[in-house]
This record gives sequence, structure tokens and C-alpha cells, in this order.
Amino acid sequence: MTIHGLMRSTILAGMAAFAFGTSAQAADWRGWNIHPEGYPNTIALEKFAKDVTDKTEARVSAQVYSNAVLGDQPDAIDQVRNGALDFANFNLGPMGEFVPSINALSLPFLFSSVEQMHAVMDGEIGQRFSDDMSNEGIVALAWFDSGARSFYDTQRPIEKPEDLDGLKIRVMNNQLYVDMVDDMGGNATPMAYGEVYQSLKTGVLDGAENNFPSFESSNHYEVAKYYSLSEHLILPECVCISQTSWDALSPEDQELVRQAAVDASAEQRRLWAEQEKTSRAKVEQAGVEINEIADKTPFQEKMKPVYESFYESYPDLQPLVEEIQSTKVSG
Ligand code: GTR
Repeated sequence: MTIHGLMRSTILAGMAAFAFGTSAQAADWRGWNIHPEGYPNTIALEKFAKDVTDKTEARVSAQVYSNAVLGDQPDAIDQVRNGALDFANFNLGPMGEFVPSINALSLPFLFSSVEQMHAVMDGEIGQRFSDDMSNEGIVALAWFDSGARSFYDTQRPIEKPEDLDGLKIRVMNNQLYVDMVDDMGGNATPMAYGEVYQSLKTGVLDGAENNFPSFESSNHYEVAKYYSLSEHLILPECVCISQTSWDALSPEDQELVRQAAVDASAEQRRLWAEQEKTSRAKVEQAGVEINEIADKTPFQEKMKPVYESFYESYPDLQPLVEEIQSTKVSG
């Protein structure tokens, strides 16, 4: 072969490899979602998937699988970490089992308000959390709202910690929540979200804890008629991408995906504010008794050992917790 012929075949081979490489790179992304159709997070995550598909001109074709059909949350976190799933909306509660610093967010009564949570997460501290997640293979692109979680049960209103005595309360998968409920006086039972309804119905559980939209959409309100406004956890949620899927994108596509997540988060927060009101109204109409807790101090006092043992396990995180607590809400 002449030198020209050699060059030409090398160029042709290169072009073929490029063409093949480009089509091989078109990715089908599977996204995990725990919530049903119509839930604010589902609508926002579907918007994210559509934006990603449209804006990348289907170089990434993203699809959301709702109702936890792809597995329960701890499994899904693990699958995003190892690249078996591409993206998800996760609650940062169960995330703490994988990324220790995230556990700071699960300290009961950490935030003074949802506004303070957003101020923290949308600022420099939130960036530190997403760096820590990224070291564990999970890229957090934007934060969703999840309101405040309160106790609900089938037995009685919870007005003081003693009212939890002997009640079997479902918690999400995280040792911190087991300690939280046990130290308040209840019996904590970690359980997958999808099993709670039946367990409340059959008396395996007496109660659980969640925000109004999830209390309603899970139908737990049909069985648990007392919702007590303890507001003990204000947990952020994320739009998260597997580091493996992220690294396979060009820098331009990464930017498109990031923007889609930021837009989805703005939509989620807007829908969330409405849903909190409609869900609360719906459960009240269905006969749920909503109890204000005039003084939360007795619950907060009981959480001292939870903080102490957290600081013992993670002495490095104490300054971070204090920084969070002293974050001011601007505006
Ligand atoms: C919801 C949250 C879900 C899941 C669920 C639970 O509020 O959005 O991701 O964590 O609570 O209690 O398991």
C-alpha cells in the first residue's frame, strides 16, 4: 500500500470508529422514583427526563420508573452508586448510610425551618455535601423540598414524648432514626416505605412519620387517624446521577443535564408548596385529627444522647453541624 493509501484507510477507519463510537455513546438512562404519578417529585423528575432527552437530542434518552418498581430506596442508592441505575430522586435520610457526613442532616430538630434548610443546601455547605456524595459515586445536581416530617399513628395524639411509649413506629433505613424514636420512648421499626400501609392496617405497626404529601399519597392517612406536628426532621432530597453515567457525558451534555436538574428543582419546589396544602386539607377532610404540639422542647431534650453519640462517632462533623445551625435565612 502506498503511503497515501495507508493514510486514507487509517482516516476511513478512524471515521468509522468515530461514527460507531458516537452511536454507541447514545445512552438509555433509567431513573428511580419512589412516588406515584401526580406527586410533585414525580412530575419534576419526569420533566427532568424529558428535558434531558430533548436538550441532548436523544444522545441521552432518560426514562423515569415510578412507585419504586426498581427496588426500595437503600437498594436504589446502591445501584446508582455502582452504575446499575443512572439517576434518581433520593431522600437524603437513607443516603447517610452510604455517605457519613450526610448523616448530619438527619439529626432531629437540626434546622429551625424549611427556609433555613434551603439556605444551607443552596449555599456552600450544600456544595460540600454534594462533593462528599460524588466521592461515593453519586452526583447531586439539585435539591428538592420535602417539608417537615411528623409522627402519625393509629392510637392517640402525640403531644409529649411519653405518648410514644410502647408505640411501634416505622422509620427509614438509618440507625439515627432508630435511636431517635427509641430515645423519645417509642419502639422503632425500620421498614421499606412500600410495606408500611399494610403493616399499619394489620397492627404490625402503630405509626410512622412523614410529611403531608407522602402521608396522603401513600394512603397511610386511611388507617392512621392521628397526625401530630412534631416536625422533627426537615430532610432535603436530591436529583442524583450515577457518577459512571455522568462521566460518560461530554462536558456540553453535562451542562445540559445540570440545567435540566436545576429547572426540575424549581418546578418541584413550586408544586411542593401547593401539595402540602392540598394534602393537609385532604387528610383533614378524611377525618384525620391534626395536633399542634405547643412545646417541642421535651422532644428536643430527649435528643441530646443522639447528638452526643453522633459527635462521638464523627467528631469532625461537629463544626459542620454548628455551622448549619447558625446559618441565617436571608430576605
Ligand atoms: C418520603 C420521601 C421518600 C421516602 C419516604 C419514606 O417523604 O420522599 O423518598 O424516603 O418518605 O418514608 O421512606
